[in-house]
Amino acid sequence: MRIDGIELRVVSLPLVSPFVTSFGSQSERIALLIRVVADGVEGWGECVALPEPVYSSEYVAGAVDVIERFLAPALMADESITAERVGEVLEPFVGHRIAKASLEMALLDAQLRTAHQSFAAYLGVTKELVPSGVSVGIQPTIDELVTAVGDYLDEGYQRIKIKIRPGWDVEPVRALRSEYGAIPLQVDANSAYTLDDVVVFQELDDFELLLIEQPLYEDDIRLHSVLARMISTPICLDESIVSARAAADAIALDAAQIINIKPGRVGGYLEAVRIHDLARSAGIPVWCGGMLETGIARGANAALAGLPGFTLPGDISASARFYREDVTEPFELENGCIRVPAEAGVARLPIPERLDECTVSTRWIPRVS
Ligand code: NPG
Repeated sequence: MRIDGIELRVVSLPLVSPFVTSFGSQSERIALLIRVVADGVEGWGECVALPEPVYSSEYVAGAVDVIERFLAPALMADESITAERVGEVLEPFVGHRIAKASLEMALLDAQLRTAHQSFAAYLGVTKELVPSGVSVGIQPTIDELVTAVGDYLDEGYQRIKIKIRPGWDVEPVRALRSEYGAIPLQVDANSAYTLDDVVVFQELDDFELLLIEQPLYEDDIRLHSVLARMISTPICLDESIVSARAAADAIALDAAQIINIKPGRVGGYLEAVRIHDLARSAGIPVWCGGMLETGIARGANAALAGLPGFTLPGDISASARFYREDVTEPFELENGCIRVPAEAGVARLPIPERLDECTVSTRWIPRVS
């Protein structure tokens, strides 16, 4: 395809309630949306970077800058770029995987729209529904957590994940087990602990959690393998798995018994598929993580989660879990599941008026020659 231009649009969507994690509190989702025009066809992508570099080193303004200065010009210089070659063309630029992923998504969207093919069909996914889990932020009190989880269970969510941090770990889990019994439950530390906290994880072993997600530093696969030998609950890596190479290392070192695949974090849906494939051949279960995606990328995650190695419910909840009003038609829960989109393309298209309402800034990067 020949790219005519790329629009970068920053939007701001208020969250239904603040989302508190070990790395901060968010009350709105500031997101970067990509609209690529290639061979006269529009394709949409979503950049899942946060406004601040608190989850990963990438952040919204940094993504805008690197796309404008380096990534967009490199893609535009290639007159026959395809989504499948985005990774290779952008390889000379180190890192910036979240920014690269958003461009790959937008090009793949344009490509599949041209081919009238759904993302599920492109992936070979035939499942129509995927099970939906919900991620519950740190609450002001344990009572509020118990109530919030009860509401999500009533809505039909098939698995509960709670955010933990030092001081908010064993007691919240104990309260949920005592109130709701053997529900599918897991915890996410977002790297908030060190190996000195091993006793916390040993205490958590009593509660039959599905997994403990990313207890230690992002760049310490080795210490996760040490921790894995000291506890019985499976360790799931998220932040540490930045590529298929990192996944292969984590598996080889027995640092991850389960992997959370986030397409944005690993550089795109195509790398996500590669991680799925290698994890599956190693017998490591995977699930699809979430980064508070708008409706533009939410359905694409559902399609990805239809691949056979995704054997645990993902963080693919209904749009209403986070947004009163999304930029697209919302995704809804159907018996605890999210429907895999059947329409052509990767993205669900934004509603133009809604998009205008929540736009903070736009920038058009034209083709120069
Ligand atoms: O359902 O989209 C969702 C959110 C799931 O907890 C969730 N995501 O650390 O996994 C995480 C966390 C996150 C959200 C990370 C936003 C980074 C950005």
